[in-house]
Amino acid sequence: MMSTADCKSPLFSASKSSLFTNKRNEFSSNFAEKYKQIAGKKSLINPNEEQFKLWRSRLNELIINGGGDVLFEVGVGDVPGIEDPGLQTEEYETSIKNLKLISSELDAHCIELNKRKVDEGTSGHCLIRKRLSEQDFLEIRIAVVGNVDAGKSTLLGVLTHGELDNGRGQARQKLFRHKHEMESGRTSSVGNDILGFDAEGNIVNKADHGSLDWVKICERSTKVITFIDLAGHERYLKTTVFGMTGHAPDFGMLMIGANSGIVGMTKEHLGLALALNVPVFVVVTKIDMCPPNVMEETLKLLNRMLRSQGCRKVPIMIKHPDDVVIGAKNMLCERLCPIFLISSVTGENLDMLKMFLNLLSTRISFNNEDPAEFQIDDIYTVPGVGVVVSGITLKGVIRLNDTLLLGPDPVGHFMTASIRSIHRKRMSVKEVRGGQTASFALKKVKRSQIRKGMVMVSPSLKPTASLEFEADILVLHHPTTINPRYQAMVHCGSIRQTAFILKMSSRSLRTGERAVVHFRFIKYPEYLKMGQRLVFREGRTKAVGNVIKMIPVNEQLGVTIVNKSQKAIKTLSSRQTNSEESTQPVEENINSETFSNFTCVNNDVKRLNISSKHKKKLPIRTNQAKN
Ligand SMILES: Nc1nc2c(ncn2[C@@H]2O[C@H](COP(=O)(O)OP(=O)(O)OP(=O)(O)O)[C@@H](O)[C@H]2O)c(=O)[nH]1
Ligand SMILES: [Mg+2]
Repeated sequence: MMSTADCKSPLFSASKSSLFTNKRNEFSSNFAEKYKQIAGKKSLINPNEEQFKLWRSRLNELIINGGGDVLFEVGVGDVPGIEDPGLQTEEYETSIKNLKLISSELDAHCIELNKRKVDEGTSGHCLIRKRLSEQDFLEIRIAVVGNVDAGKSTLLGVLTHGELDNGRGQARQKLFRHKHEMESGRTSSVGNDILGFDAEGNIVNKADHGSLDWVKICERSTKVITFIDLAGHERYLKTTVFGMTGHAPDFGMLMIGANSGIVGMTKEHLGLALALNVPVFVVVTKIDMCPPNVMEETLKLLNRMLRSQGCRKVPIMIKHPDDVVIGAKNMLCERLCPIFLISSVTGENLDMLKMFLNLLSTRISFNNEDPAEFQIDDIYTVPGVGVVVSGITLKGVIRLNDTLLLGPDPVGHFMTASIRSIHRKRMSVKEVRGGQTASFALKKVKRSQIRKGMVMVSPSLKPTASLEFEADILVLHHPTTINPRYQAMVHCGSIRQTAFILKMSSRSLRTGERAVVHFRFIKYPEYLKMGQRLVFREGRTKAVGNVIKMIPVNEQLGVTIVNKSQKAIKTLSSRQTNSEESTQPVEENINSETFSNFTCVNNDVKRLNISSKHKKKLPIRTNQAKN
């Protein structure tokens, strides 16, 4: 059980500054100027022509900024403190009617969610959702974390397949990707499951003989929730961290078994989500088998943990559909933390969780005009198709037959790659936009040329690769001190590679301390971006930070890189350098630790070569690409 001291753990003291822009905030600051005429709570009752036009433009903006849908409150007005909320019943009904009319003009669907009595009458919420073509849908990614056996896979099985669990692991069976997972019941990889909602908010998932047809779900859906099912066991922490960093979740769903409480990796996973600025909501499950006194204790500790110094969340217990609306509306502010109490066996309160999932909207804003950027998180070989890469479109639009730069390779170069076909959630599409996951079949690219962590970007970006970089680091936890030469795993987007510290702005780093740290990857240069969030970890040691300087390989003098394919050492030369170490001659530059690292690379290469020989004998992995 957790103590108060644990709550103050620096694990939770991550910076809250979001890397993502929340366009809704931008909107509210511009609102006063542009939409003065429709700011009052009564402006929807009988709008004149000009007001009607303003309403249309305003709603359109809200829908675009919300990524396709928006939660709208009727009867409150937009200038806080000036008017008391509430309209007379007739005024309220007329406002709703007009809102529906404006929505339909924008080709959007408007559903009334709730109505409540306030001092001055009635106010209520509506969900306005853009109708999209059969090929298009909104996408929200939710990372599901929590301790081993908390009930994560079970809940996802219940939500996506529509059948309750038997309490002995029945519902989770459909989700496992590997035979050993089915046998042990333990998730070890990054699982993907989808839950589709139509424009009216109904779930469209229908299991056919126990399996889901993703294409049908996507065709019927206006919004698709992708659950990233992660492993709770400490042994798979590296994979879980990859799921959180590489799959760019919009939200984190922290699951807690009511009977076991806040144990094991619960705090670790919550700390990770906070460190990555991912807004979290909590689902306490197994309430069917939990005695009231244990339940009370679990909730007491949960509240204490969420309110603690490092976490600084405002927990809200979801007991009524009105709470769901408030919870969903405020999720984007990162402070509020809704708590659901559910059972996957009896189905208690699952309706409220489903309603909440339907109301969540993306927190990341994208601009289609940006040059395309795609990060690779998995690679497949599909018979008859060839090499397929899956991942997330971070920016811009990627279309069929586009030619992008794929890299970096072991020497930091990028090669051209053309898009032969595109799949979104196994559905063939012609283009994908920023924020959407996708799989691309590539022309004339070999499997051996690609690795996880690579990117495909528009040639206009002139991408460079960095073997060394600087980051502003905060140590969340370390038993002693971190000094130069310390090495650990860097997780940054879908990059997952060991790096060691060359130098830092302070002599050493302890738990809770900050410094500018100069890192060097031990194997390959990577494609990094300014401000990118990273996690630096080894066992329970954890640090988080942002990339503040990249040192492209072609700017480095005398940096040695092992070329995997040639097993040879290649020296890159250049005129410029930014680091003390890299100005030294090559031999001096490689200290014993570096040398052992590079030896390790060679061993890896040998191992890789051996395994690739073996691979030919093994059956090709033909499971469908997850997107
Ligand atoms: N009674 C009851 N049992 C549940 C409930 N939810 C899950 N279980 C059981 O709890 C056990 C563990 O569930 P899992 O879904 O495998 O847990 P997990 O969090 O995915 O575990 P890892 O993948 O190993 O991290 C299974 O036997 C489920 O049947 C619930 O609401 N009530
Ligand atoms: Mg699981």
